[in-house]
Amino acid sequence: MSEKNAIHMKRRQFIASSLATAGTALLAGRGLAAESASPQVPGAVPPAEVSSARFPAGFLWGMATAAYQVEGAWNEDGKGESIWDRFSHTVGKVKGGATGDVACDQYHLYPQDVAILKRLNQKSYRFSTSWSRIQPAGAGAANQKGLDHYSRLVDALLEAGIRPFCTLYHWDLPQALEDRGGWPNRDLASYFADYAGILAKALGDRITVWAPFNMPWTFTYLGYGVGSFPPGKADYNLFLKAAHTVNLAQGEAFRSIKAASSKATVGSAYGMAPAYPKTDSDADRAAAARYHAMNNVFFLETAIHGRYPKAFVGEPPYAAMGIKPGDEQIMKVQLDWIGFHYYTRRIVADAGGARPGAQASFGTEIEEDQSTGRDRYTQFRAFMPTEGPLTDAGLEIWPRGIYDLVMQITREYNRPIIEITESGCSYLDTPYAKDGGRVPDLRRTSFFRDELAELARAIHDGANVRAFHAWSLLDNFEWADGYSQRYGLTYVDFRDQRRTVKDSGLWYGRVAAANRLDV
Ligand code: IFM
Repeated sequence: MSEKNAIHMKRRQFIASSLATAGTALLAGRGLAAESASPQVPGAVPPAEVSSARFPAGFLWGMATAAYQVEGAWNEDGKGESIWDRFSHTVGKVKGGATGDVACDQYHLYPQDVAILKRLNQKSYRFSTSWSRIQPAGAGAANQKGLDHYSRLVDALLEAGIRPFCTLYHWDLPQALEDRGGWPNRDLASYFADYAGILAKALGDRITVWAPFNMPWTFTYLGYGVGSFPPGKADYNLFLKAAHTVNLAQGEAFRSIKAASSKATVGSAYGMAPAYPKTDSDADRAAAARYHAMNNVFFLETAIHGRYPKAFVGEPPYAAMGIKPGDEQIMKVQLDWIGFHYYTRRIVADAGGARPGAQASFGTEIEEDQSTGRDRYTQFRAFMPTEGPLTDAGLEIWPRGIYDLVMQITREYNRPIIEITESGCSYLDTPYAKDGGRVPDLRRTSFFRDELAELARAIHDGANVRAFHAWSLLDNFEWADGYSQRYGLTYVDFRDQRRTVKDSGLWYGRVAAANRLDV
């Protein structure tokens, strides 16, 4: 980094950190004075809160993965090509030219992975199924070999006393369906419902917990709105259409899962970040509410109430989204529980008051238009502050965020059953030969310890949280970042597929056994 860049970065961090402090206090309804008692590391949880944290008996400790990120076997046993196969096989799309062709080879090594889960006292494993393994071209007859693989995985989990939690779509659309227009094509809703029905019929005697989509805002926005994910399109109207099809698909899949399996419960796995207004102004508060509507509950409000939340300034672009009369009834379903992830927080400002050039892009927030912020419909600017420490992936650690988010969803949706479907951090620690080959990843343990203390506080304050899934069981293929980030509680040596449970994984295993954090 050049000196000029370093100074710029320092200034940016200082500004971000001042804003973040103000924003947190505002969302929490407290004055800034209350923040001054916070410990040395900004955002860190006081040790007394950690040691007194308790989780309810029967709390479901779990870990998560996704098909494309861990399975490998990209063209085995009749599997068709997915958009991530196509994307990663295209030069220049993924860091280091990495692909998920082999990944962690979980397709073959799943018994080892189930054994790790069991050894770490896990009670829930959230995995996803690959649509193109089940229907190679996204429609038509099921590929029995694909079904057999997941059937064996589910049996192994049940045998180990672990609840199988199945996500049906973690971003790997069959390429053949993308060739028919992808998610902006409304027909995908019924194709998806067929796929969901096939799986629920085949495995619904053993799987009781289903989430149709992982992070629907992320794959529709990054895939069709800005193009950093496959299929690499950058057209806001395509994003709007894709998002609406996914909302229809969620409703249709819900019904076909329920029709195929009487034991099924259906929820979600949304990506969420608590949104704190940049200032106390009405405009910034309204902008933070729009962020929440667009990024957090755009696919939840539709399920629960059959209508879109107020994400837009002015007239909502319903015509551009392709909404038809009667769609409300298709979207509306009574989710049995609400699942969402927490990684980091956002500070949000109204774009109207922004000075040109005042704000850069952070993470997934791509706001190129200086006059409207992210886009002309939502007109906000969202950024990730850097007051707390950053992970190796550059995400701010802010344990308090999970408390605020869980309490917000608890208030807004009448104390639903909540599952935390993902949370985690990337650190690049490796096995250390002088230490017997252990992976001493203290920063990850500290990340989970503080965040879980805040989650325990939310439960204590009335939230009905029944599960927490750490991302991830394994180091794996981190999408466009390839293998350059490591989120696993288990280290994977990608040269020989050797797995080594990291110190954080061993700690998490003790937490799961004890239901407390001071272990
Ligand atoms: O690896 C991803 C996962 O696929 C979705 N949630 C965030 C994780 C870390 O970036």
